[in-house]
Amino acid sequence: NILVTGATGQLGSVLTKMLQRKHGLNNVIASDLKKQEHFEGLFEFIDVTDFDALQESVLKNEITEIYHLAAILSANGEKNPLNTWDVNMKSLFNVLEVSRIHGINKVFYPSSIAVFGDNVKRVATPQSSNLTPSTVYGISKASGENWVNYYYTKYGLDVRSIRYPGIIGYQSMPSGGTTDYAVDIYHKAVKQEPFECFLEASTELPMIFMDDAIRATIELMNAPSEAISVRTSYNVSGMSFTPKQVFHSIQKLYPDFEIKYKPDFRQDIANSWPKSIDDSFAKKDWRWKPEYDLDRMTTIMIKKLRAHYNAIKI
Ligand code: VAH
Repeated sequence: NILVTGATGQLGSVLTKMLQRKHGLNNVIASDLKKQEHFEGLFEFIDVTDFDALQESVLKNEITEIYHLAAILSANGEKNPLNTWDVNMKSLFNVLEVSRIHGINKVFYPSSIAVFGDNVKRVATPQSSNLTPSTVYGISKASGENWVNYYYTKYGLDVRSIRYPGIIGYQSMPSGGTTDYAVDIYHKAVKQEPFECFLEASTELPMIFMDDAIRATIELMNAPSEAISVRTSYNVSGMSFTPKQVFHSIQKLYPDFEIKYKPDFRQDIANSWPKSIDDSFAKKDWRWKPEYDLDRMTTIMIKKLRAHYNAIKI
């Protein structure tokens, strides 16, 4: 059976549904600190920083694969740095130790473009750039990448990882990230409200459509182990764009849509991140290829969010 931690998060909630479709409702255990209303399937309240609680659930549910999505993200993480480190690292150590002790077949660990600092090539940032992250979240992910590589090398634990760019989807809301503006902008457009952007118009960041992010995760987890040449974390990218570019992409469908730029503390975080990512290792090792560009994503986001808000209106 499969365990998903952080299953109510932006990525975790969509990944859980995909895993349920693939493996069956009764073979996937969703877990988090709180439960989504109207959640369909098996759910358990697990604080992943509690080793015994995690171990008990893994044994009781005969878990063979773990997707460890629970973490505090970049923006929220800056509000209480040492707590962010504690939560992100303790939960990872528990997942790695429980997996090692109980012979879990495969573990997925999400990393992020937040592991890069502003001292690397920021256009087509290479897989093997040095990592000097500017946020505690990024520090915890860079350290986590080395830990998962250690557990693979020392214990043979099959842990796999992707450095996600900003993820944009219609199915869920992000929480506490620096790329969250790129989801919120679509909601404001469909609700015909003006949008206030917390990043400057020209802030280019690597992004990926949710459906591509989910497919990348599954393709990596399904790849034969011998194909995996990166046991820290793979660079993966879908596209790159600025707030101005996504605004113009939306304006094609909403000519009256308005935007205001009011950068806040998240601008400094974004300024330390890559503008675009070189994901040639993922392409080479497990044939990664994105399917969505900005305009195609915009068309789907608008269509799906219109249906969502119309449903609510009725
Ligand atoms: C964040 N959405 O903003 C996450 C992600 C690359 C961004 O790590 O923190």
